Amino acid sequence: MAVRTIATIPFNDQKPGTSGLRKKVTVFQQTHYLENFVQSTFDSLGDVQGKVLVVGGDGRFYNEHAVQVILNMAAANGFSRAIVGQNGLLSTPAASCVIRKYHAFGGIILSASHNPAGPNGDFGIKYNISNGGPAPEGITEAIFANSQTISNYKIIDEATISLDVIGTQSLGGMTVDIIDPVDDYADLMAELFDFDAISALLTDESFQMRFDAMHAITGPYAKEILENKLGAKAGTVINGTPLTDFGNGHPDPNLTYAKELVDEMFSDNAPTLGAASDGDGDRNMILGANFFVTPSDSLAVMAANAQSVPAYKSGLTGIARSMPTSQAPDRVAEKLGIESHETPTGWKFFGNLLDADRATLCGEESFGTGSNHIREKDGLWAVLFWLNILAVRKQTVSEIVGQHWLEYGRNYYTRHDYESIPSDIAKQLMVDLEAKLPSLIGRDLAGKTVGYADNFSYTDPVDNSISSNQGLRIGFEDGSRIILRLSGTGTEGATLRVYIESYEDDENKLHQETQSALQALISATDELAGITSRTGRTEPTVIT
Ligand code: G16
Repeated sequence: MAVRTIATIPFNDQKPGTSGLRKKVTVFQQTHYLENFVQSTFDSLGDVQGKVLVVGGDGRFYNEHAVQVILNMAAANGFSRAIVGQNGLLSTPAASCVIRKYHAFGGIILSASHNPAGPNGDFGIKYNISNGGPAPEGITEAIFANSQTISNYKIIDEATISLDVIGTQSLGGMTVDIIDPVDDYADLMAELFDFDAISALLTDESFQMRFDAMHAITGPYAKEILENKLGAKAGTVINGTPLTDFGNGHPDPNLTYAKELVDEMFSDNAPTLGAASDGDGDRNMILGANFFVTPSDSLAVMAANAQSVPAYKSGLTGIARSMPTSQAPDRVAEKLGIESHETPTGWKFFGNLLDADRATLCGEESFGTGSNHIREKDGLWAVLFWLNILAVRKQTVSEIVGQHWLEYGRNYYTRHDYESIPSDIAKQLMVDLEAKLPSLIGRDLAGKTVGYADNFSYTDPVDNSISSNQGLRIGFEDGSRIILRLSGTGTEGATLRVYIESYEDDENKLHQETQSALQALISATDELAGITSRTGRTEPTVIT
């Protein structure tokens, strides 16, 4: 099959964000748009002759078309083998697992995560390196630089792979292996967790669980692992059939968008455990009956109970969290006498720490938790981790978290998102607030004294690379924090994220309502940054 070289011109908007390139489907449908980005990616990788590439995505609209284009380009660029999930499907954690297991050179994952899908929704693409993790900034910057000078791309004469047929096919000299998207991942989960104990819990009459796959990629994974392998009651997994438009939903597992699950978990007769995952399966939300576990607390509780889980029984080397994540996990690390790390937002920043064995568990406030088993956050893994803890401790979710707070104190925490605000207003708000930061140090705000105020910059302790401008932080002497940053994953205008945290260790004050407990800091933030006055928004789009 002939390799064709197609002339093209650059698009100026192909800069990867927090997690790859995310745009409206209609943007990706522009002639040459996808091809330009894929060629720019391949060109940033050096010699790919004879290398193995993993390809798969979350099944959203445009997924299959993109898989076919990528395969035709991979063949033209000299990859010798592609490993592809059946029907072009691979959850993000499964893709990471497959890259590692088959020692692939890297992988292309097609997803816009939790963003809505369909012809008018979002699409996304990102490259993961051989450790299974998102490409570090050095590569994403090279991809963008290539995209700004690209003049042609390589593709073989149009050929179509039968994505639904498991087995080996050939494409212009490249071998294409279509694999079951669930098998390798399910095998890995069985190695990590005590499946016998979890199965005993799930089949116990008194235990009820609900897992909301939100019509996205985790449906087949959850059905296979929870219902088929572990014996959870039929109906445990809801919205379990992946749809190309995610059923017109917003598969973001949080209190706003996972409404069906949240309503059930906060009803009379709520199940014992509720969980949800997102579009591409890397996020998770954990709920007990009438109880929400913040992602930051979830990481802290998992770390404190890691000895319950076979894979982590021998101990953790460290815990890493993104900067806006609450400091609750740090307290566990301190008690365990292990390292704790604070990284910028973005899973790619955990890769070096995991590879160097300086962190075993990682987590982010944005409903992401993971470990050294792969190099992506992993939604279903987190749910299995909680199931394993519940099976060992034989307590409810709220009892476990309540005891955790008694032992470590509670980091009250909330995130307020203001979505789709005009970019110029959002940027100016950040510029003006940053200018004010030096004058805040030593001042009183909301009855607390500001200890530091800066724009977070991270020096990677493994390779010493520096990442600046990672969010504005106002830290108080009592450990409270206010953080503001602009999302790097939205596709419409700007999303302003405000993160607020305060610490409480008075055992009589551990069970307050979160927004009330943080009200003084919330009001002070609005006043300081002028959120309402500048955006006209009187309340956030999403509160978690
Ligand atoms: C991605 C990244 C995460 C990050 C999240 C939110 O998650 O992998 O590390 O925390 O975006 O980023 P932002 O606050 O910039 O929108 P996902 O699940 O969208 O791939």
